[in-house]
Amino acid sequence: MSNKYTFPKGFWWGSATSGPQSEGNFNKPHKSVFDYWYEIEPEAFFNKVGPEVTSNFYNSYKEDLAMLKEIGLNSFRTSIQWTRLIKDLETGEPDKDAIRFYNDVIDETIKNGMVPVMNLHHFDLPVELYDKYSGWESKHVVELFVKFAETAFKLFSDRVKYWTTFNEPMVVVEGQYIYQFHYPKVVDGKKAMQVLYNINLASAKAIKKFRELGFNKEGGQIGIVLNLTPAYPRSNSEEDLNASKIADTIFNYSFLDPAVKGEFPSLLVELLKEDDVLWEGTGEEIDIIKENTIDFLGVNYYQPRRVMAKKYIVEDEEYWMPHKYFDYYDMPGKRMNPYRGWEIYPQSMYDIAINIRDNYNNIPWYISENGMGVEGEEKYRDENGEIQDVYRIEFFEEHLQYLHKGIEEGSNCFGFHSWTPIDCWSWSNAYKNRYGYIGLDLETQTKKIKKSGKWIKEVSKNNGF
Ligand code: IFM
Repeated sequence: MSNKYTFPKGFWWGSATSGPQSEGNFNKPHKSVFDYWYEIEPEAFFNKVGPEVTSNFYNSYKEDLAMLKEIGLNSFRTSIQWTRLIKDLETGEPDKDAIRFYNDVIDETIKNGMVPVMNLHHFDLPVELYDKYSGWESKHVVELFVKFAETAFKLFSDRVKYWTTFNEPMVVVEGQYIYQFHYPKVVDGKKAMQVLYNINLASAKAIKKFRELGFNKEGGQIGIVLNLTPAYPRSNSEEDLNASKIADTIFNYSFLDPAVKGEFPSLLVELLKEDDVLWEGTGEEIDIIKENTIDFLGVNYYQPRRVMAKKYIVEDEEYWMPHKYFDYYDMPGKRMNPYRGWEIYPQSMYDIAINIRDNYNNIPWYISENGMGVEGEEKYRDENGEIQDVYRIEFFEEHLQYLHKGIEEGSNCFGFHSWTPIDCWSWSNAYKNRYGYIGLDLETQTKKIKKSGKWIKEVSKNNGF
């Protein structure tokens, strides 16, 4: 049967996870903010399941990667944990066992026919750096991140040709400094904006280091993974349109513009200045951001952001909050994933593709995460023990159709990675919602391919569906 939707030659059909969500804490020299948070507040995690074992990838990576090959994936992203790779956080000296582990993971990935994509920061700041220096609020931590990145580049760039500096940096800003869903759950808009700036700077400095070391000349490319949540206004009134423009600027363009164009959106700078929450930065740092933009972009897309003009102006909130400028709009009739509480809106795939084509130099990009988290998938197991996750297949097909349309119209997208290959640990949601092509029995750590795993194998083989 021929495809209705065929994707460009060499398209990446892959999947993504991260170190802290899949490896387990075995042999790590340091604790991340999440390891620490679980220690002091286990009840904050669904069913009190913490990050100690997760999906046991540290011990089972060989079998796991063989399963990824079995379901036809040609590329795979994970992250190198700062808390694992680096023994001495001040000098960037690596840990011996971590070198062995990541070398093996990279070699096995390649051996199984997959392009390895390595990310450096996936929410997992070493907690010592928070305690000593206030984490991403500090420029010293920016320097320490660059040392970590340098160590990783030197050790693995002979085989890793695709690097990303950060995964969803906006989530660090929102979760740790605005909306309190990640430790240390600070509420402080001024600090949040400093963190936003510092992470942009850290990314640019790591990119600079990568190029100074010459890894670009060896065919290496470096990018960033951003969670884009396109803002849609309630109506076309000037007020609603303005609300959505500001929401886009704060949540999407505050990382996208510096990463691709080398500068912060002028609207963002104006608003923050006016509100007296602009970051502290130097001209030299702004030049580094300007000169060290990304080679490629990863886009995590899960949900849109529906907004409308603010109903009531609140003047004297204690802290600056982004939603000073808009209200969330509960659109009647929107489709929801009830488990995750996220709207399902596949059309955004097309909108993102066209936005990148028209406003971001049509930079090479890929979908670095897209997926559907579902609770209680056990009830969909058939008599042969296979989880019949047809809802996930439908979800992916709908999203891919819109992505395909964007590509047909000239957007430079080179791949699609789902979240995630094997059910993994999801921060405070732990194992509540499952996303994998491969299911995990947490008690026995057995892994079994779901119906969607067989589906992606066919899609990858046919380069479409
Ligand atoms: O688990 C997360 C991942 O770490 C980042 N993107 C969204 C996923 C699902 O919530």
